[in-house]
Amino acid sequence: MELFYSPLACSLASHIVCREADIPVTLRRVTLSTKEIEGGGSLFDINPKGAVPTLRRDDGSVLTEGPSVLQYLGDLKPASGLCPAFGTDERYRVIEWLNYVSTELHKRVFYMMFTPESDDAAKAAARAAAPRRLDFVARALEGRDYLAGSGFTVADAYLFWWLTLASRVGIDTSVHGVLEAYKSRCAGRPGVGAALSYEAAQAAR
Ligand SMILES: N[C@@H](CCC(=O)N[C@@H](CS)C(=O)NCC(=O)O)C(=O)O
Repeated sequence: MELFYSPLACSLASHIVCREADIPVTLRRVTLSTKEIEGGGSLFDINPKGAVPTLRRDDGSVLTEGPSVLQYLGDLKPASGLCPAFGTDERYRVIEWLNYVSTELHKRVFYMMFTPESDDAAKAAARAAAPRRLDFVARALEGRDYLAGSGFTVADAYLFWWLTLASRVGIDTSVHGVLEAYKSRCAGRPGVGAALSYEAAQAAR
C-alpha cells in the first residue's frame, strides 16, 4: 500500500497508525501547493480531491478522507485495539471523536486559519474558536489516558496531530496540564514518536 502524505499535515495520523500497528506502507510525499508527488506524478491523478491522506491499496483502489482511512487501517489489525470492533460502544466513541476532530478542530480552526479564502477577520475568528474547544477536549480527558476506551485509538492519532500542530501555529495548549500530559503520553509511544520524528525531519528539508 502507498500512503500519500505531506509532512506534518493531517496525514500524520494515518502514518502514526501504520507505525503503531506495524502495517507496511510506502510513504509517498506530496507537495500540497502543487500536488506534485516526489518522484513524479500528480496527486490529482490518484485523488481528484487533491488532499492527503490518500491511501492506494495493493489492488490499486484508492481510499480517501482521514476518518475512513484511519478506520480502514485500524481494522486491518483488530488485535492492536487501534480501532475497536464494530457494534461496540467504544467504536461509536471513536467515530464520535474522529468527527469532532475533523469538523470542530481541523476544519473549523486550522482550515479557516490557513485557507487563502479567509480574510484577517475570519482567521482571527478561527483562532478564537480554539480555546472553547480545547477546554472541551481537556475536560473529556480528565481522569483518562486516551479519548475512547482504555487504550490509544485512531481517534488519539488524529487529536495528537491536531494538538501538535496547534502548538506550532501559536495556539496555546499548555494552559491545560491534562493536554500536555496527553501529548507526552502519546508522543512516548514508539509508533507515534517514530512517525513524528520522521515527518518533522521531512518538514525541515
Ligand atoms: N476531507 C479531507 C480533508 C483533508 C485535508 O484537509 N487535508 C489537507 C492537509 S491537512 C490537504 O490535503 N489540503 C490540501 C488541499 O485540500 O488542497 C479529509 O478529512 O481527509
